[in-house]
Amino acid sequence: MFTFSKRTNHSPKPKYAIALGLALIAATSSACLSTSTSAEAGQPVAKTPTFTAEVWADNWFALYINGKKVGEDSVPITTERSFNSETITFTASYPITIGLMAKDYTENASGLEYIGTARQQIGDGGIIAQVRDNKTGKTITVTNGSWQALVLSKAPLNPSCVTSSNPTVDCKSSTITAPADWSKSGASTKGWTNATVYTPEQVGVKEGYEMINWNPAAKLVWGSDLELDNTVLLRTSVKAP
Ligand SMILES: [Ca+2]
Repeated sequence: MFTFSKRTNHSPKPKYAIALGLALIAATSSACLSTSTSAEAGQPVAKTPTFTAEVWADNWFALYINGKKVGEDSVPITTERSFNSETITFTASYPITIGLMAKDYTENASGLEYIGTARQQIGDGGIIAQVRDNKTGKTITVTNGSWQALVLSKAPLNPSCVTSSNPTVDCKSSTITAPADWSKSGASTKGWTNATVYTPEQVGVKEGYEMINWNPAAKLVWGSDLELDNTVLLRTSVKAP
C-alpha cells in the first residue's frame, strides 16, 4: 500500500526566519539584513539573472526572450515618424535566445509612405540592439551579421509603383506569418539568412540613436533589402558565460 509522503524541503523554521527578516527590513529599511537573514535561514535566494536590452529601430520593434515577448517599442508602429530608443530590462536563464520583430513604417500594404503627397516614397528600416548581463555588466550580444533574419513582409515587389497615384492597387507585396516559436531555442532555420549590416548613413539614423552609448561592435541590421523588407524577424542565441 502506498503512503503519501509529505514535502520535507520547507520546514516551518525557515519560513519563520524569512518572516522575521521581512520584519527587520520593514523596521530598518536595510537591504543588507535581507541577505544575511536569508543566508542564516539556510535558504539562499536564487535570483533569476536580469538583463538590459537597448534598442533603436526605424521604426518599431518587439523584443522576445526564449519565445516570450518581454517588451516593445513604446511608440506605436502607426506613428508615421517614430524614432526613439528603448531600454528594456528582463529576466532570463541561459542559454538565451533573443528575438526581435522589427517593422518599418508603411502606410498600408503597398509598402509606401506619405502617399498622395510630394514625399510619397518607399521608406527604409534598420535596427540596432545590445544586451548586457546586469550581474557582470558585460555585453552578452550585439546585433551584427551573425544574427539570423527572416523577412515576413516585403513591399512593394515592383518598386516602380512608387509614383503610382493608386499604390494599394498598383504595388505588389508578399507576406508570410511568423513561424510558431520562432524565438525559442532550436527553432527551425528554414528560410532564415544572415542579417545584413548597414551603416548609420545608409539607415539615416534619427532621434534616439545618439541617446545610447553603443558598443562599437553593435551594428545596424535588417533584411537584405533595406527599403523593400518591411517586417523582419531577427534572432541570436547566447550560451551561458
Ligand atoms: Ca522607416
